[in-house]
Amino acid sequence: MCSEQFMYIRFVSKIFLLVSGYHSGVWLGVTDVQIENHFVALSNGREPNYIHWAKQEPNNIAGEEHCALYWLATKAWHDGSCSRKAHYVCKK
Ligand SMILES: [Ca+2]
Repeated sequence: MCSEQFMYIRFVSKIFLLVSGYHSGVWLGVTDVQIENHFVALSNGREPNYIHWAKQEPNNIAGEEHCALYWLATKAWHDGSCSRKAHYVCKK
């Protein structure tokens, strides 16, 4: 189920970015806010079966990056500040 979730997120993120023209990042619903560098899905608290971090990510810059985003520029995941404004993907 988790694998399906992340395959879906990867697929929808690509479509979403193409359709909307949005050129920054999209929240993935994955965080390490409870245990540093232990990323889990907000939906179920489990480690994702699929990950695709950009080179040198997650890097937790300034000790404030605890939420994962799909970043268009690198086409990979980055950790960022959870207070950053970004789009997100929902499954109906
Ligand atoms: Ca980062």
